[in-house]
Amino acid sequence: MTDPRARGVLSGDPRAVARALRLVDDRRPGHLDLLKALWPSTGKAWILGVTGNPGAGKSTLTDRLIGAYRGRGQRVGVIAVDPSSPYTGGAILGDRIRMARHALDEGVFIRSLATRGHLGGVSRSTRDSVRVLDAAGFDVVIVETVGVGQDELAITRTAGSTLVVMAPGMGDEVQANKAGLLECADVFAVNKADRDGADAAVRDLEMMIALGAPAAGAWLPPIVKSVATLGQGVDEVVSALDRHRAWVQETPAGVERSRRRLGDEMRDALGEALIEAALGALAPSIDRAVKDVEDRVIDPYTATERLVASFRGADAEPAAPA
Ligand SMILES: Nc1nc2c(ncn2[C@@H]2O[C@H](COP(=O)(O)OP(=O)(O)O)[C@@H](O)[C@H]2O)c(=O)[nH]1
Ligand SMILES: [Mg+2]
Repeated sequence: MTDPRARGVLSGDPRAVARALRLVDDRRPGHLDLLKALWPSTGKAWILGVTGNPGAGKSTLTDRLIGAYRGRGQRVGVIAVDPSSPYTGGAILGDRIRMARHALDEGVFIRSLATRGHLGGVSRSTRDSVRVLDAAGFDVVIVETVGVGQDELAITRTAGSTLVVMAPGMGDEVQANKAGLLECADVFAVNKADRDGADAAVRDLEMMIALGAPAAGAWLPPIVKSVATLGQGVDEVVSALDRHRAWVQETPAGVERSRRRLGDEMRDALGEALIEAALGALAPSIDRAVKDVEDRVIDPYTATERLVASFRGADAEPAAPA
C-alpha cells in the first residue's frame, strides 16, 4: 500500500477518513486512484440502506440502530444523503452525559452528503463514500436517504439490506410512492406505532407484498412496528435485518442478488465511460457526419452505423460515404 491517503483511511484515522470522503464526494483528481487502492480492503462492512418518506422517522430510527449496533461492539458509519438529518450518534436524547460520550465515540462516524443535481450523481458518490467507510473498518455502514425519486431509490441497490420506514396516516404521498419503496424494501418498519393506524398500515403492506406474487426462495420482507422516539421495536428491527443479512450471504438467491447488483453497477459505469470515450474520439467525425446528413449525402441511420463501426475499429475516421 503506497498511497498515503489510502493508508490513513485503512488505519481508521477519522481525519484521513473525512479527507478521503471529501475527495470522493467532490470527485476531485486522484479520487479514483484512492478508490482503486481501497478496493481490496472493502467488502467487510454490512451496508444498510434506510429510506422512506420525509418525516417517517428515518433519522430517529437510525439513531437507535447506531445505539443497538454499538451495544454489540460494532463500529458504525453513517452517510445521511440529507443534510437536515440530526444525529446524536445513538445517544438517548436529553441525556447529556451519554451524548457527550457518543460525540467522542470513535466507533461512530457520521457524515452528511449534499444532494447533487445531476442524475446518477448522488448514488455514485454515495456508493463510493460507503466504500471509504467500509475500508476504514466500520462494521456497519448506514445510508439514510429520502425514498422519493429514482436516484435516491437507486442508492438502496448498493445496500446489502434496505430498511423502509413508513409511518401511518401519511396519506397520498405515501400511496404514490409505495410501489418504488416496496420494490427496494428488505425489511419494513411501520414507525410511529404510537399513533392510530399502525395496524392498518401493517395489513396494507402485507397485502401489497402478497399481491406482488413473490417467487419461491424469494425474500419476504418482514414488517416490524416501532416507536423510534421511545426505542420500541428497535431490537425487532435489528433482528429482522440480521435475518436478511443471513439470507443475502448464505442462500443461493441472496448471493445471486448481490452479484446481479454488482453487474448492474459495472454495466452502468461502463456505459457512461464508453459514451464519453466514443463521443470524445468521434467528435470531428460526428461534425462531418452532421454536415453530410444535412446535405443529404448520407442518411442519419447509415451515418450512425458507420460512426459506431469506426469506433469499434478503434479508428476515429469513419469511411467516406459511398
Ligand atoms: N410519535 C412519534 N414521533 C416520531 C417517531 N419517530 C420519529 N418521530 C418524530 O417524527 C419527526 C421526524 O423524524 P425524523 O427521524 O427526522 O424523520 P425522517 O425525515 O424520516 O428522517 C421528528 O419530530 C421525530 O421526533 C415515533 O415513533 N413516534
Ligand atoms: Mg432524516
